[in-house]
Amino acid sequence: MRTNQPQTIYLSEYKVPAYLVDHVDLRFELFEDGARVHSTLSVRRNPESAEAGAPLFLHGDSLKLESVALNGSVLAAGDFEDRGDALIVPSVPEQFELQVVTWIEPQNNTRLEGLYKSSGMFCTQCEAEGFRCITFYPDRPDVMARFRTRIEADKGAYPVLLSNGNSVAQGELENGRHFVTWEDPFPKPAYLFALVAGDLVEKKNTFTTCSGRNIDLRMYVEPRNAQKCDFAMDALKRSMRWDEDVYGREYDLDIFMIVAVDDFNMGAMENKGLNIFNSSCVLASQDTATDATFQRIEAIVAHEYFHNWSGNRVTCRDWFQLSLKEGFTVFRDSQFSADMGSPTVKRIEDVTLLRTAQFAEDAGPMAHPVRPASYMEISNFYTLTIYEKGAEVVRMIHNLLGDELFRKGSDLYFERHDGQAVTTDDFVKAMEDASGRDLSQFRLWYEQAGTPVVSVEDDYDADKGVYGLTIRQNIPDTPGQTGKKPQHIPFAMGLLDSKGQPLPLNISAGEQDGPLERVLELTEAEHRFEFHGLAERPVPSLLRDFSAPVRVQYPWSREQLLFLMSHDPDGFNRWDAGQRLAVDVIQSLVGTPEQAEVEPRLADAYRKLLNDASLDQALVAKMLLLPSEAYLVELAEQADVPAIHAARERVLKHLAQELKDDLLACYQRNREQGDYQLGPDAIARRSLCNTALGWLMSIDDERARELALEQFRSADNMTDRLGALRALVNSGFAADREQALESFYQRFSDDPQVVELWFSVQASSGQAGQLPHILQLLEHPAFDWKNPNKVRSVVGVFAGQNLAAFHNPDGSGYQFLAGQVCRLDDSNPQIASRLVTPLTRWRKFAPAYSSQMKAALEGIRDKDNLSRDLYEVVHKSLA
Ligand code: 0A1
Ligand code: ZN
Repeated sequence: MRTNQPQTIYLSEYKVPAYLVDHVDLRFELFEDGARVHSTLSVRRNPESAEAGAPLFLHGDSLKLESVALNGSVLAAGDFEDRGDALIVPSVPEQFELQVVTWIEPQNNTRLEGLYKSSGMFCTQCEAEGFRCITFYPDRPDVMARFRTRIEADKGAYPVLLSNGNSVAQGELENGRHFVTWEDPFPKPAYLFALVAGDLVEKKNTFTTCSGRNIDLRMYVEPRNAQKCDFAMDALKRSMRWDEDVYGREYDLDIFMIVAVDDFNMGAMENKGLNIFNSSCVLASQDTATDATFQRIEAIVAHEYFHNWSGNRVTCRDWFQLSLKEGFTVFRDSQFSADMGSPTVKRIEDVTLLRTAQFAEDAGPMAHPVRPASYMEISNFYTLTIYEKGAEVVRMIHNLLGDELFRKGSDLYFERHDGQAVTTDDFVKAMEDASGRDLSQFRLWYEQAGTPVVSVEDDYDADKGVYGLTIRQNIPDTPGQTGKKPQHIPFAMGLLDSKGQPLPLNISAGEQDGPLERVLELTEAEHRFEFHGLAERPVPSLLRDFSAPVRVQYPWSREQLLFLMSHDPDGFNRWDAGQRLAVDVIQSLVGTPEQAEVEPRLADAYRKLLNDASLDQALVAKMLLLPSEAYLVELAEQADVPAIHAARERVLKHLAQELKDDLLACYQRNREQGDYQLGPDAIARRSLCNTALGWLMSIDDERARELALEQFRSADNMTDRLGALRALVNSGFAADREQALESFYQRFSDDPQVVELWFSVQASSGQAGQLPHILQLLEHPAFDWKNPNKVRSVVGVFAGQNLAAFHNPDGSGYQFLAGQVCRLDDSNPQIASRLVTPLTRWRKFAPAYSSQMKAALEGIRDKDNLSRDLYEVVHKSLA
């Protein structure tokens, strides 16, 4: 196990590597009881390093060293030090070959880092520091080498042998074994290395690039999944074309491979030419995947593919720069998804995630800048801040520069840094150089943690016809960072007259035909903007399209929100006005007696949405979703979750009661007729039906029950089937719930991805997902502690989505989670450390809850042999 008191690593202590590796030659002998790895490194002293004569330092983790040789001579025990976590050779020439042989045990690797086995196949995960679990190596992203990899294994059990690059040789060996050799012509850091060996079926396709090169596309999956590859393959082709069209990026190898594995800590991994995916993020069919799954698969396939340029051809100098590749690539995949569907809907989804989860992270004990200054365990920094806020930062640069200059900037970045390992600062510099814009203050977005609060006050002088906005920004303190400087915030806005018409934004008295929308650039702690020639007091539309990742404070009246909900020309802000109104209504009911009146205008507004066929139905489908409990908790000062849950339920039931007939009509109108389609209209229709059904079932409506049972029986796709199952599980019709769960399981018990959905529907249900039932799920034969997806779908979903049950006032939810986290820490620290997140937010909750959450965390802290991953998170959240 790892050390108990991990060291902190600081960005300020970065030093260039003392040695560089030009070439790596790997030979893997794969067996059932382990694997022997022969590695030959061509090493030379780094001319840029000041450390002349430094010892050679190679990282290692859980390796059994068999031999070390330097330039062909085996080293004696005194000539090197095997420290366990490192191999040190004190004296080496300027240039040399080092041969190292290690023995590893992939079959016992439950951490799923390095080389491990999943459903009988060998596979790897090397980001961030997994390569050191395979062999001794300078495992840091600024050491880039060319890799040649020979894999040897039993031919019957492992007919498919894959690694990065192009396959250059293959042949038979003795004892029924065979080998394949792969060569990757592009220098890469070790974290992009990959190997797969298994009995997999191959799905083939081709893509012709913009310059006319034919690329072989391959998917490798277990035979039972052969019918679930088409969607991902098509998504890959769409991504390849899009990256050529929008960023001018052409694919560079002759082959591109995707492999699906069941046991995987994250979503997927962008290994050069050989992307490895969590099965749940790549396999799909009409019968087994929901619309949300299809959309997620498309986005993740695109994300991993886009990394080929933003991450692989240009990579990170060190792990503090992680957002260089992740923020930029998330921005690119969100642009892609917007282009493939509805940009407004995509924006709503991204902002929902950001405001619910990233804002919470940025206000919690693990808050860190987009470019962190220190860490103990880098795996803990694959966060919403690095990914989602990082993407928002790139989006702001895009908005400040505009399409054309941004493209000039990205071209310059790729050209200038191709084949290099660079920093976020290099990225910003390329944007500055290409555009001529000064982004020096903007760089604070990378350095300062915390979500800026932008508060807006307005005034109107009827005599002069002048409307004024006073805008202030404040960035809250976060652990280790106080007294922050104002940031450069692009703040998009418009003004509407009382009929809902957009008004010209004249910022001087003489101006007449000002633009209808402006991006105000906030750079000071306080600004004042004046708009002239206004005959009446306008209604402001603020932070359009969520132009910056900030919290806006403005004293909206309910009238203004209702008005913006139906008139704002910015689709995102229409949705946002609806959310703000619903939040206001729910918040005002928290802790009030059962009979307190629910704002009647909310139901009126929703009725309008339900009945106006001229509206974009995809937007309506989003507008009808009430703010989640998690978001309401994020907004609360000292959250009392059961009270928030009760208030939200009251509003939901009130709306269901008031809108019964409209909901039924909406359901009937949108219920799918004819063939199943996966286009945006069909997705919106299914979403509307499932929302209507869910609302009606929340009041145990008998007609809805019949519709749900019928939909469950006759559905020809998983969105409808799961929508009906969810509605039944969340209703009071207990017998129907049991029957539906049983028949669903019987039908899909062979399909792990569907079983995960089945687990999560129960674990998230306020009706069915109480702790005793969760404990039963953990005993279910389909549950598997070694499989991260199963753990997430029960334990993660319970603690993250079933908030009222998790925050049971008796503290049982907290004790439960702490127990599972401790148990998992011994087998898979990365998963344990992610799963503990809900407890780390203990300061956010009312004292009766927070004290018990803290006690649960202290229990974890006192466990023996805490992993570095869990140590960092638990200690920082108790500090
Ligand atoms: N780079 C991958 C995600 C990833 C990160 C870390 C992992 O192990 C600790 C695995 C995958 C991506 O952004 O898709
Ligand atoms: Zn990524």
